[in-house]
Amino acid sequence: MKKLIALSSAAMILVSGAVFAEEAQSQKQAANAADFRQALLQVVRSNMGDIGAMARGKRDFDAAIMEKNGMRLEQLGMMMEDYFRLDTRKFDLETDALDKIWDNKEDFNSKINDLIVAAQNLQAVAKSGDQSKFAQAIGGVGRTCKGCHDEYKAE
Ligand code: ASC
Repeated sequence: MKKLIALSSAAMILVSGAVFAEEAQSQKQAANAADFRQALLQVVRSNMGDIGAMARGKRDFDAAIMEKNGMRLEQLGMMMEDYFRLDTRKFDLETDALDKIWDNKEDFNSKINDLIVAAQNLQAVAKSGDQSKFAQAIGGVGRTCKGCHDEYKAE
């Protein structure tokens, strides 16, 4: 019985290892993955635009938009770990994603989690209606974008 447990846990470690370190198998698969990553991040960018303008005083605060975009950013954040799972380093791609994303997966994923938490906070602050906290809550999301870009995006 002990042997069986040892064997099955070894198999589980192997399986989870394969899930966490999945390497792209072809140029086409890698290029698709990069396209999908970029599409996801463009939708993130489109949801940052309006609320970023609010935080910079370029448009009036709108708590409903902050809450809606906060919800979207949370959901987009929850997709990121999957979208960056495939290791595409071996292939020549048009990408700003630095190789160290796949060397530092734990840190990369913790930065993704920072975005999710900041997006949840943005929704809570928007719901509270306390305008004195709006700019800071939006800025908190923006800092998670920058925090990850500084480390893992080219330029
Ligand atoms: C944006 C955007 C980013 C982040 C970053 C925050 O709106 O497109 O990449 O915010 O500029 O520092």
